Amino acid sequence: MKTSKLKTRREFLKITATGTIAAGVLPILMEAKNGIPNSSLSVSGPIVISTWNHGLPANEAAWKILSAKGTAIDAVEKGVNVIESDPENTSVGIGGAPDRDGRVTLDACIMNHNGDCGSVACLEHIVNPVSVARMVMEKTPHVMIVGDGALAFAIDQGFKKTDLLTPKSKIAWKEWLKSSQYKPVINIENHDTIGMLAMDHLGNLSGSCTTSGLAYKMHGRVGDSPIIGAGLFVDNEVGAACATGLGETVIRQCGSFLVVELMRQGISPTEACKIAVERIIKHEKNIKDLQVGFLAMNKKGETGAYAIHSGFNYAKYDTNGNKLIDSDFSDR
Ligand code: SD4
Repeated sequence: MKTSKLKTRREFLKITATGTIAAGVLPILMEAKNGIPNSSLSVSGPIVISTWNHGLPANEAAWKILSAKGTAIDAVEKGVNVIESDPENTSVGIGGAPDRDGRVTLDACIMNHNGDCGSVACLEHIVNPVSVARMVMEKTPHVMIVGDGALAFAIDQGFKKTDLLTPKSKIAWKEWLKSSQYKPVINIENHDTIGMLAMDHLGNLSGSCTTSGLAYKMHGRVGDSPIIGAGLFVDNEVGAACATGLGETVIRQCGSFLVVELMRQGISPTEACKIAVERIIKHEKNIKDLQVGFLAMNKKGETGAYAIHSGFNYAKYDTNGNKLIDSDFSDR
């Protein structure tokens, strides 16, 4: 299995090196509809992409691993760990906004090139839920562990119990309590769930997704981010996709799975993300205040994104460096 994949990759590089594209030298930028370079074909080996501005520092950590010939699975774990561990980030890991009861409950998942996956949901007191998800994948016969069970498992694996409610997010929550109005506003602050997709030097794909979910959600609410097929999906023969935005709408369409299945039919990453977004638009009644964005990478290293509204962006790190790219959007 591994040999044939390596052979395919070598053949691919050989073709591109002797064809019009020199491997490792010339990425082709394709102009998106709105004039923003959104999708690119890179034939230069490792690539990592991740959602929102915080994708830039996350990619830096992932790239250190990828450029040293490390694995995609290590890259996507260590990359998003940086954001989980940042107390200033109010949508992921420590410092994440709490639920309406003041409890910070985290969702995360991870998936490798073999199709193995692990997930935790409604996990409290652990700074790096994606690393617990990886332990679920590697050390248990299960895919998903939630709530107290996930916390007990994490502690058993040596994770430290930490208070995740920072003074800053406590003040914001107390302020919210004055009106207790539940109005999810996604995308406005431009930092949200982080989803990361990576291809390593062997051409293997992996992905991760981690979030504190919707601010002031009902206690126990779980979004799309820890659900394999919704917030993240990886098929090493085809590509990988992840989602950000209002999770309920993504779950209803099996969003990331849908994007990967569309790419399986030969549809480009951007177009696949667009079709998935249109499925959501068609189904949801009120899309004015609702944002969803998908991010995808195919097996050729082509990447793309699409969102309902403007404002979604992602960071891409390849041999050309680490850049923020604005997603295409529908804005209907
Ligand atoms: C959720 N999808 O819990 C997450 C939130 C998010 O960008 O992605 N925000 O529904």
